[in-house]
Amino acid sequence: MDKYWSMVWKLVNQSDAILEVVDARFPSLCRTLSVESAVKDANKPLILVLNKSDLVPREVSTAWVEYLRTKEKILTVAVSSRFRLGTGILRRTITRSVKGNVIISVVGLPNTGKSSLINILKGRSSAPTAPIPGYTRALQLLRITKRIRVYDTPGVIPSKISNSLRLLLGVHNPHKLDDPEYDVEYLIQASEKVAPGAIAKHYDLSIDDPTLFLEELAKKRGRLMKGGKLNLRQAAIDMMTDHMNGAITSLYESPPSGFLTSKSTSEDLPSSDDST
Ligand SMILES: Nc1nc2c(ncn2[C@@H]2O[C@H](COP(=O)(O)OP(=O)(O)OP(=O)(O)O)[C@@H](O)[C@H]2O)c(=O)[nH]1
Ligand SMILES: [Mg+2]
Repeated sequence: MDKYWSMVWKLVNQSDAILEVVDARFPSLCRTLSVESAVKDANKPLILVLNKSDLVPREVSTAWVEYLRTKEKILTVAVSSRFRLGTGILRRTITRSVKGNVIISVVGLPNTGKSSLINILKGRSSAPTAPIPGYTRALQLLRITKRIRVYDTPGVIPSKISNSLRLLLGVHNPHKLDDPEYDVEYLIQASEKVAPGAIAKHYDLSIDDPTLFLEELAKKRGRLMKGGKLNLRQAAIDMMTDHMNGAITSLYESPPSGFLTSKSTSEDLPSSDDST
């Protein structure tokens, strides 16, 4: 058993419930089904949290919640840790799922906002967060209420995740990539599979030839090196940073057909909660 799996098993067995945090832009791509089945086998409650829901239209996150709840039978809540949305519903979902003094593990791919979510639930900053993925290094046990403690886990990527998926999920710090121009090609390819046309629409540029795309983007952004040569590396970093910040607004996984228009109850809608 590798380090990743021994941590998963330890967490699942030591916890009374698991919160799986996914990026609301890519709910199905972010899910770690092997972890979910370990939770199911251990007969522990699983709550799926679609975080960063501020980065998708409200009807999109609502449709995903509806789909995951009704078709996949998973307790799902959409939240935005950044804007403190949906946290009241999440708190209620937790307290309905587990009684007494409990420990909850917060798991999920790097940079999905696990530490930010814990900070919001806790009401004051205690789980360090950072824009740089892979920031939480060690397991931390934090108290969020009198009777609820949570494990904040380091983002550990299952090894089978492809490079393009890592790029799509913003797992890499663009400034630390050896060759961001090369990686942008993977990001474009992956984006085209998830949300065809989203990048071209955002930049109003053709993406058919990634090098030409970077040249045009460098021109638009005034990214020039000494001597006036276009700085394609910086253009690539810009594009990846835009993506990590959610600036490419239509780059998200569409909910399964039929759910986007379906009616939702007010419980499904993230709402402001300042009762922390
Ligand atoms: N737009 C938006 N950004 C968020 C939200 N939650 C977290 N972030 C940002 O996402 C980045 C990562 O947040 P963290 O809370 O450190 O993520 P993490 O899952 O703990 O990351 P690791 O510890 O590296 O696994 C930071 O730049 C946060 O500001 C959210 O709800 N909306
Ligand atoms: Mg963290």
